[in-house]
Amino acid sequence: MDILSRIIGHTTVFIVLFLSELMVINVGAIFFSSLLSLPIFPSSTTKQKPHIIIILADDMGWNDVSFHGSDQIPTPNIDALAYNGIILNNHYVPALCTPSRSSLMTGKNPIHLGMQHSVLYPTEPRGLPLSEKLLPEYLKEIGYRTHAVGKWHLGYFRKEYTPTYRGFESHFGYWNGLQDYYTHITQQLDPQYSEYKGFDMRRNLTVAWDTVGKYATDIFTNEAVRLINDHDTSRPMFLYLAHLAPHKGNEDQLLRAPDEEIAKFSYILDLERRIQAGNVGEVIDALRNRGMLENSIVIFMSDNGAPTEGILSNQGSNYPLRGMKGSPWEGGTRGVATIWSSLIKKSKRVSNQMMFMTDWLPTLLSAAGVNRKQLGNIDGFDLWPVLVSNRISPRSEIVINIDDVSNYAAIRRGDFKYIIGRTETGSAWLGASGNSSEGTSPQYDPYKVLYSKTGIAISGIVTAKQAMKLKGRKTISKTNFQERILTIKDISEMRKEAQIKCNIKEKSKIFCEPIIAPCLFNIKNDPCEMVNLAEKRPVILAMFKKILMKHRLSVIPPSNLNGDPKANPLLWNNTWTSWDEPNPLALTYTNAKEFQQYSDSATVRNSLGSWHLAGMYPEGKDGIHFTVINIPSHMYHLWCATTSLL
Ligand SMILES: [Ca+2]
Repeated sequence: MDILSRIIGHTTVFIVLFLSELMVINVGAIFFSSLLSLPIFPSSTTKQKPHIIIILADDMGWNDVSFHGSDQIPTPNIDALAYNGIILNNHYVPALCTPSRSSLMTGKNPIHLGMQHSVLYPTEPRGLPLSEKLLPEYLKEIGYRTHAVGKWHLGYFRKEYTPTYRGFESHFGYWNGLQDYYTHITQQLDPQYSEYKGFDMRRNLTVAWDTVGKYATDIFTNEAVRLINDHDTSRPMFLYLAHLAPHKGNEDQLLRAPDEEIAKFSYILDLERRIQAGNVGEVIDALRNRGMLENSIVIFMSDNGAPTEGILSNQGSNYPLRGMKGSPWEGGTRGVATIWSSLIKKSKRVSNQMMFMTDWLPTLLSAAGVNRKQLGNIDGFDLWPVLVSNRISPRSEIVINIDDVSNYAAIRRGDFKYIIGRTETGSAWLGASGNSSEGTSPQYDPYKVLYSKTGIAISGIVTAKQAMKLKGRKTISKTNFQERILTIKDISEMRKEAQIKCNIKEKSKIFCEPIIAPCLFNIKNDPCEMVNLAEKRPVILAMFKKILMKHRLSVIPPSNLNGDPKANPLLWNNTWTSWDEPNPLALTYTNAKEFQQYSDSATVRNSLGSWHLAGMYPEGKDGIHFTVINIPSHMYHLWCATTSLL
């Protein structure tokens, strides 16, 4: 396909696909009538809707999974998922936590939500607009049980913004963007409020003091496994597992991981890089044990690229891509992603089908039987049929961002990418390559992938399917199965194919300074953004200027607000809470029964009445702090005085 037709976009791609299919099928009338009249997916009555599991890593870089070629941090369970499924190597994400999660939950580009600039700070009285319908709300409507575990980062200043008011039946995790892995204390990053510190871990609305001292990755994994084990398997399940790892903790602390995890990476010279993502294997194993994996869609991805430098650096690496978290360069926005499902017919492949975070909502709903047309005015494409059968992606353009506060914009269309504005922070090539100069890594061991919990569970499913086929048709050759078990050869080939190489000679590099003039790259030939084609390709450059102008018309101004001092955790029993509620502390009293499972409780009686006290906060200044359950709002001011008497 020539360059112009790539640029013209998806209309052309669709026509080409359409014609070629007509020629192949050669039964135009049947094709037309089937296209118009038949549902694409089997109706919900004939087959149970698939379980959907999204495992989201936080700030994991391109080179922080070993399936992209680095030996430095082996990720055998994630790799097993990737090699058995599809490695999504052209998967774009907004470059920061809040915008990325906003688009995942709504199917909309953050520029259409006012969420395109920066992240949500703990003291900001805003959140993902309540006018938006979120993925779990759609899924709940069609019969799914919906659970969120881990990070939220989409607002909590009023309780209506928190996960259990937005379609999730349950949430165990934290509302802010980061925290300490053990104390679960979140420190405000905004310099104006940098002294604000508070505890941030909840079961639904209830403060989960019992988690103090427990490692975040472990408690989230345990919760995911518990939810799977308790699930009524006659219902479809949506599990959103948003890990803290490998995001950095608070500014004043190093990354923290259990000693046994750190010891595994003793060969990495950079001590802050000795970390590991959440435990994917435990979750897959639990799904297999409950008989749910056979009918599951499992996605593992990062919300944005790694922050290799700066105050929130986790020493993650986007090598060999340019730039990092928060920037429109590939290192910030081309995200690690893989999908596995036994429903995918063409699996065990590396995909270059273009995809954006917004596409997951319509894609997953499509897998659950909801037509894209029912979803209204969203930006996402339904890529489910495209992924299942390895067809050409209808997506040919991604507005990576238009951020007029930071003053930059970036768009990918076809093979080309256009960047304009202020991007100097993190515009260099950063991050560990995994080469021996950074410490000697053990050689990649594909057997560790095959024998990982994930590898074993998926092999079990494939083998069971093959056995069923043999049983049904005695004449079938024992080696001629449509689906086959993963081999060492598959691993080696896919790993090689998934690796990005820059392939640009020093003399071919063309400098680019997007704050002075827009830059243009051919991402297919130059994924490392080293050759600025702005001067060589004036027609394409002009076209991008027009495309940007067109998209500017639909941008909603960023919703960022100044911090509110009333958010200060000191006012709220050292917790980050929904401070804009009429009685913020009452939030933690709403579910007394659940809370008492985890905490010692007591009943207090005095002249004003009686109420329950529960929950012990071991780090309180005065020794012990209690959380009060069922306190009438007019008694709230007496709360501190009363508890200090106990
Ligand atoms: Ca992130």
